[in-house]
Amino acid sequence: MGGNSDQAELERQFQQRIDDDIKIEPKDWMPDAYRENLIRQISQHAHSEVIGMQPEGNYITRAPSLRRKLILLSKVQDEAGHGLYLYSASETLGISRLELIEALQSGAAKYASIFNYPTQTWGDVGAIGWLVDGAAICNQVSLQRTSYGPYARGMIRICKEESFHQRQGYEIMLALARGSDEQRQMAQDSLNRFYWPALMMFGPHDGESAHSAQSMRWKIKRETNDALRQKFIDQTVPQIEFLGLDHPDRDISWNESRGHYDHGEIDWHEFYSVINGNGHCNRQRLQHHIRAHQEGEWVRDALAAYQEKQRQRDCQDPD
Ligand code: FAQ
Repeated sequence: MGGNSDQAELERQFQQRIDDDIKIEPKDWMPDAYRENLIRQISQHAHSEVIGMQPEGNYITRAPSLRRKLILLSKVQDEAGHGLYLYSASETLGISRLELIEALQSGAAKYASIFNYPTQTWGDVGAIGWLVDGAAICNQVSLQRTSYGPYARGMIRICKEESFHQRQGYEIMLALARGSDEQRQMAQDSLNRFYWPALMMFGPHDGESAHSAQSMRWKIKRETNDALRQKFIDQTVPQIEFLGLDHPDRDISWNESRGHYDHGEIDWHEFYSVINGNGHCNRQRLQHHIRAHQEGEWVRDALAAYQEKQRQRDCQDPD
């Protein structure tokens, strides 16, 4: 009985800290479900950043100029860095990197559905920077205020870098949209193919979202899936107009009384099919990750051996 009431009191105090907007730090007491939910979300976010290197990485050797190649290389490297911050944030919750990687490679953990779509043209690299990074920023700006300290601080840095990514993508689209007929067509085609999958990045509708209600109470999430998606839809309309391209959603229309754009419905069948492993590139993405991970084994072994040697030297050193 005493144990139960102690637990209830701890949970009450924990929720009070959340309600008072005091950050939760790694050594603070937290309910098991809060810890598990955070590990789930942060690690899936990390996996998305790392798997997300593959679609654009595919174009590093095919970038149309040295300048474009340098920018793309730097962007893809940034995504690797984001993955590392986020894996580190997950590890502060008591799970090892190895366990996280195993969950990704076995398919137990998800990563953002968008990265299972292929990059077919240079226009796709523009659309990914503009729309995919754009959607990621929309979400991540709100996560800068998430209740878990290491995640919130990681988000601040990540958002700065994602802003550069978004701009470089839009600039590619602008160059194509102002180019030849063929280039304009390439930009339109990329917009058409990436627009709807970008909307899917925000997850299922609020009523269908398994984790949202509890994550909002714990302030792990600060805005709901639908609210963030609407923000992204609203900001994208004038961007498409400025490019002079056609909007892929034929139902898009300004709703004066809502102060937002009304829009068409996402193909949810496609969304669930992709997150359940049946997208164009799901198998290829995981196989590539597994291969790269295996090829990197000697680097990890060498680092571990070096670390062990340093430890032994430190133990022997009388100072
Ligand atoms: N794809 O109950 P909810 C980026 C899953 S970073 C795959 O609503 P939650 C940077 C969800 O995990 C992009 N799975 O879940 C970049 C859950 O499955 P589970 C990643 C999805 O967590 C740019 C189930 O459906 N950003 O792109 C998706 O409350 C360019 C039920 O859903 C983040 O991860 C989806 N789209 O809300 C890199 C941001 N949507 O775990 C390279 C942080 C939902 O029960 C190049 N994460 N699911 O098996 C979040 O804000 C949230 O986790 C949501 C989902 C909003 C993604």
